[in-house]
Amino acid sequence: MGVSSERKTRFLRKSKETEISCQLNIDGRGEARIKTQIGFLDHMLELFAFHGFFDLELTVQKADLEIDIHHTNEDIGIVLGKTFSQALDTKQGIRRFGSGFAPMESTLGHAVIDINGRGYFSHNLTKGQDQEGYSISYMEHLLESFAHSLGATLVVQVSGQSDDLHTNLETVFKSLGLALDQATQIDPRRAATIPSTKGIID
Ligand SMILES: [Mn+2]
Repeated sequence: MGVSSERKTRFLRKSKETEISCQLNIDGRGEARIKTQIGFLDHMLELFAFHGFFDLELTVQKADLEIDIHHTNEDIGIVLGKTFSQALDTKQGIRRFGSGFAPMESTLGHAVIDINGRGYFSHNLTKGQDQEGYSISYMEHLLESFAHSLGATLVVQVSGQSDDLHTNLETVFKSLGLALDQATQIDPRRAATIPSTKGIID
């Protein structure tokens, strides 16, 4: 179908602050091996990979967690975004847009993504007590660096926000998995085409 059947890749990023390795199969079964050294984030990324049918192995080999989780959390977003971007190569054939809803009790997460080459992230999350050292602003840093590194516009809206951050963020990461699964699927009607009227997504 004009597209490499293997959409798998490896990525390694080393900085003075962190060292993070990642392996991805976009057309996987949702099998995740996540070792970020941030337990709460491991759980969220497992949900993301499982519901997105991504085989994802991400390991934080070195981190400056003695300071705080700031660098590690942000660098994980960069590595994830670059890994997906690399696996999608020219973006040929992909649906490009994706949308996912994930409810949990009275909380409803909705993620909408457009893999258009331009990084942008917004969300409306205001509720949820910090949990296990994680917070709304860490989620914001992570997904902002993810959207910029992937080259995607990502909008996340959560309605019926819970006082429990765990609940709110589960709906965010599950709906993101659903949205990204959809956006990265090959559309057979345009399998040989870059999905932009400009003929390029960069
Ligand atoms: Mn949970």
